[in-house]
Amino acid sequence: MKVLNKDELRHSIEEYLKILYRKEVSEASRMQIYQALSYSIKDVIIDQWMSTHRAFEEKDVKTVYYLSMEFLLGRALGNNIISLKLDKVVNTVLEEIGIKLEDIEEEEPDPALGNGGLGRLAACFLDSLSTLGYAAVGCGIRYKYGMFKQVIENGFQIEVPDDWLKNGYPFEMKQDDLSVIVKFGGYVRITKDELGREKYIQENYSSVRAVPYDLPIVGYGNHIVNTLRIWDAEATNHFNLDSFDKGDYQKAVEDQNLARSICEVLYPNDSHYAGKELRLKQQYFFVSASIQRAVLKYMEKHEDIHKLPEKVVFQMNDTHPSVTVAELMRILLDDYNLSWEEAWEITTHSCAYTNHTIMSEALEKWPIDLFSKLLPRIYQLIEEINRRFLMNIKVQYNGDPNKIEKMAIIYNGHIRMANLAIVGSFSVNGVAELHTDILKKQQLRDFYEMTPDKFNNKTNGITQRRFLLHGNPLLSSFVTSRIGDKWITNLQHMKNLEEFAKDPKSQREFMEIKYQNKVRLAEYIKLHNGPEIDPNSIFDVQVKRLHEYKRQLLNIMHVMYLYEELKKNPNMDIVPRTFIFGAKASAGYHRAKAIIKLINSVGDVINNDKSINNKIKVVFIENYRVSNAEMIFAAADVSEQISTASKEASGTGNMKFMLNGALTLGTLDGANVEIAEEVGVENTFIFGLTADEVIHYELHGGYNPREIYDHDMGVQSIMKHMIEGYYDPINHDAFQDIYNSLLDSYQLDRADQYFILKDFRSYVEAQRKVQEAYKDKSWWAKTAILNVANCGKFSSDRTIEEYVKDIWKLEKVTL
Ligand code: 26W
Repeated sequence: MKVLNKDELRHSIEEYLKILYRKEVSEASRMQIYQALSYSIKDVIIDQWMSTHRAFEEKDVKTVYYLSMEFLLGRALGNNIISLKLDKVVNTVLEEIGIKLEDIEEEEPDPALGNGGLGRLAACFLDSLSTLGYAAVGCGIRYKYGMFKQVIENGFQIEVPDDWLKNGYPFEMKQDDLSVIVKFGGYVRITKDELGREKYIQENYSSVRAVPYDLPIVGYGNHIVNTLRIWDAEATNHFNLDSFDKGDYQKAVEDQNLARSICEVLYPNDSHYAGKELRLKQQYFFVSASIQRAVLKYMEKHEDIHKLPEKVVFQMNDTHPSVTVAELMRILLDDYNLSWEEAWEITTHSCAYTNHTIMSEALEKWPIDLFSKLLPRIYQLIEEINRRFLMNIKVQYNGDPNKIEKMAIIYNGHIRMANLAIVGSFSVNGVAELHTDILKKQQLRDFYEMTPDKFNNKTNGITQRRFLLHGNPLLSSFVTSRIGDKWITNLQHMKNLEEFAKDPKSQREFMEIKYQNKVRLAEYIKLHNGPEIDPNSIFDVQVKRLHEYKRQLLNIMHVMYLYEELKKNPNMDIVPRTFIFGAKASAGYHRAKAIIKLINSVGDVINNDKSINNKIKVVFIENYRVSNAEMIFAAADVSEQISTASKEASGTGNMKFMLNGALTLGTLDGANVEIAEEVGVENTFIFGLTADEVIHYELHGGYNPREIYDHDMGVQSIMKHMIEGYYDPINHDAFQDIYNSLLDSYQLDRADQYFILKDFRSYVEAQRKVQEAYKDKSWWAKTAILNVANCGKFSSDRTIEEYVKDIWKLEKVTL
């Protein structure tokens, strides 16, 4: 196996610079050194990758296929270097060359093949699977354009395409020989085979060739490398005069266009189902390719297709890949000639489904006509799955129309993908305890009553390798100097840090590290069009996708409130604070974009008001993404997790903040509940309605925000200022809709449906407590250290071990 020493690495970099660019080290640009270094690192990975696969095959271990439309990887180079434990060697060589690794890392495009939580979770899971030694294949799409780059112009978000592949991506490997054909459209002809059995043949279809690109997922220090396989589409038959002659000209052009369009761009929406045909094409494309490959691979080494579930499990990341159920049925029925019962037995023992949201507007449902035209054979199969399922309901519930209304897969002209996923899976899980409880009691209640054993919880987690070891080197060394380095692969070891929480020297050192990380972030902000900020102020941070339920609006309204109090009373006792935001809004989500504009407008006024003496500042960090997130978590004092209780399935940013010693200011929502449990509620700042209270209001038509508006002069004043141009004399029209949403009901949306005014005072009070607490530096340092010490549960390693034990049943491999 290849291991690099200093001289070999230097030599390798020189060789690659020569081969790729005809340059010597002294003439090479940073970009070129990044490429040469990455190829050198990839060479080390390849050997481990091959030996991992050999070991998996020899041991014939079971494999999890993690099917996800999104993998939000973040940069690979730095992480791979750490996982291979090559950091010392690399740093020495780069020092000789006279360049810093951080600067080289900056050259890597951030592969942003995902939106937010769901995509980043998939990336953390792959990291943990490799580090723990389990056989896994991530299956996704090689989008040509990932998540858009956000530019802020005049306070407004502008979306710029993210051309991440333009310089080539050194870590990917095209695997032409593993490509498969995926068929769309046409019709199904029914005939009989020689044994008189019915055969279903798709005819007159369009097709594309799915070509896999493999990315290595390197385990930490264990020589295990798993694969993330992302599929690209190519035209099947390069169109030529031949097809023109045959009259297939039109079809050939169509096939080409189909191939060109499928993988073009990631849908930058993670809250609202839009029903776009192209998205369904993307879904079927990557699912069909992945399942076909998985079955072929299984059959290479096994004879009996019936035993597929012993060696293969398909985990569906939300409903986006839920056509998996029907595609596997298609392969088993049409290609392997199994009976329905045999095929269903295999399918329902291989598929499992994770739910990531209770927001009803995110539930995917496809109109029958659109679906059946695009996927005629798959539609037939879903109809049959539905027919048989409804028969079961009729038997079990005496044909109760209520049950059918709630549980049917096909209903009201639509195919409900969550219902398909649940019916076709042996496991259905939520992503935090509270979320799973709500699924059982509300959203999926009927399914839970019918098949309670399917349901289970898997509280999310995050990888400490990226979000502490790589993102926060100072705190990593601090931790390791005190408790050793076992936390890197077993985060429960952090508990040993508890004994240092009260130690004054550790407290001072911790606060000094936090300060250094705040300086680093302040420099980044200055460099990226932001204002000057004071690293001695409290860094109060909310970074996540922009959505009304996440309530960035509540945060900025508190800032407005604080500012107005300060204007009224310039001698007010206040600890200097920097309110930091980072968030992308879906391109078509107008209210979310207006909230971004509001944050920036409020920031402009406050940051330029000399009279308040820099006591508060507001920063909107442009283009929030994985690479700058690592730096932001490291610098945070306060972690804003303020979603309307019951709406945030889990949250994972909350865990990244905790790992970096920020204190949680949050509602009892998602995994916040478990964070408070682990660290002790007295070491968090919890406020607001509980999930039960929110659900109760919702079931009884909401509440009346006008009452609050009429009686709370603080609220009334900021809301008036919002629309009267106080924060933006030119563009305040944009804020009228926000104002209206808080006070008026519109169509199906209740007034203030996210309970912002209802929770406002409770939030103000919690914020006041934050400031009081920060005055006691020793308490703060102790509590921050306690947060780090008690984050063990929130490692994705723990999450993956639970998936393995309860759902996937994989064997651990050591090399
Ligand atoms: C159809 C459009 C669409 C696209 C993506 C709807 C919904 C999604 C995702 C399910 C949204 C998402 O990312 N959910 C987040 O998943 C995280 C990982 O489990 C959780 O931590 C977050 O709470 C949840 O919002």
